[in-house]
Order: sequence, then C-alpha cells, then structure tokens
Amino acid sequence: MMGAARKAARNLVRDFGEVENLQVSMKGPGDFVSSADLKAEKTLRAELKKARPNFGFLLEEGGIVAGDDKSHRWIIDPIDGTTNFLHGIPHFAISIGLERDGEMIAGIIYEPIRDEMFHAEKGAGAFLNERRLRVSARRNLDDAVLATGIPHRGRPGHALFLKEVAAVMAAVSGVRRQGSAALDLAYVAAGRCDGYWESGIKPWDIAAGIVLVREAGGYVSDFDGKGDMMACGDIVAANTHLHQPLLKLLRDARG
Ligand code: LIP
Repeated sequence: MMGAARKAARNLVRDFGEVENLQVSMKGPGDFVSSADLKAEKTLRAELKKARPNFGFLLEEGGIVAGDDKSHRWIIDPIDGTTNFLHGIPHFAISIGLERDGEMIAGIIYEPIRDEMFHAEKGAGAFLNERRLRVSARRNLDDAVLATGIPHRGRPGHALFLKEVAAVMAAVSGVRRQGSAALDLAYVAAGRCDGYWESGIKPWDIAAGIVLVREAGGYVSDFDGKGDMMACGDIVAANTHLHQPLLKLLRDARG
C-alpha cells in the first residue's frame, strides 16, 4: 500500500506543480476530475493488483471493480482534497483503505508535499512514518480544536451544517476546514485535531482514516453513535473523552 502510494505520488507532486496546465473536465458543481486524479488512480490500481491480483476495488473515479476474492477490496481516493489540489493549496493526500468482509482492517494516508505517511493496521497500531500515534488527551470541548467539512455549491445540507457549526464554535477553542477528510482523520489520530465531523462524505474519503483513528485509541461513529459511516456518509471522530460530548452537541444542534 505504501509503495503504491509513493509511486503514484511522484507524478502527483509534479502535476501539482503544473496545476494550471491540467486538463480538467467538470464532474459536477464544485467537483472536478483532474488528469492527475485519473493518472494517480490508474497507478494505484495497477500496483495493488500486482500485489493482490484477486482483490476487488472501490475507486472514486473508476467505481466498483469486482475481484475473484469476494472478502477483500481496496477502497481508494487518489487525491483526497481535489479542490485544494486544483487551487494550488498544498493540503491533499492519497488514501488507500483495505476492507475484509465489510470491516476496515488497514489504511494508509500519504500527504506527499510534507512526505507524511500515516498508516495503520487493525491490532498493530497507528503510525506517522515511524512514529507511533495516539489521539489527543484533551478532556474538555472548551480546549478542543475540531476539523470539519463545509458543504459547498451544489452539495446538500447547508442549513443543517449552519446549526451544527453554530453550536460547536460556541463550545470549542477552534474549528478548522482543511479540505481533506482523510487528512482530517489522520490529524485526529495524530492528536493534531481533537475531533472531526462531516456529513455527506464518501466511503473513499474516510475508509483509511477510520482505521487510523481507531488504532490511535480514538472513536469513530455516525451521528447515532453507530458504525454505519461508510453507508450513511456521516462521521464523528474524536478522542475517548470528547467523542460522546461532541456527539451530544451535534445531535442537540441537529434537533
Ligand atoms: C473531499 C473531502 C472533503 C469534503 C469535500 C470533498 P475529494 O473529497 O475530503 O472533506 O468536504 O467536499 O468531498 O472530493 O477531494 O476527494
């Protein structure tokens, strides 16, 4: 997984430097498909197929690709933070999750500009490069800095988000909208953010980050506190002390 990400990142970093020359085709309001995205996904798919020929894929651009091995599939976002990438904002990542029988068991999130490889495997811990990761130890929302995603033009949920962020910003030390769900989850695992929430998110945005947060000692759920994030597209991730208070704050705000 790490080798595939590093190989795809070589072209990605070059393309990032030439972002204005990228051929871009509109995939929907506020959402772009870049040639870099498609090239990266092609490299990732080829490398992972070499390593595990029978695994299936769920790809942001390529969709579902069934494998002979019905238990395992790769869940891939070749550029999480596509809008940042196309605007020349150096905050994006390659995200690869591995699912076994419906459960996420491994994930890597590679941020090539800073060369930060976040990785985790179920039962083996979470790491940033060689350093072991633990979620933050903050016990009170008052002291917390939380990450989130803000729905933009053409995305639903504007009114609901405004209720959520009104409640959260009145209760915490800071809210950050960084533009990459995968890196938001990696930052929770690394203790850089104390929590993260977002609605309307895609499985490939969060598949790897779910493993990272859990292996770093944090909690991940949907708004009901259950584990349905990949299906419903709602996610709340935080350290052990803040997950329940954040869930309650959001549930009360959403009514
Ligand atoms: C992005 C997510 C981000 C969300 C954006 C977009 P993409 O993924 O990582 O958190 O708010 O709307 O979905 O499209 O860059 O892979």
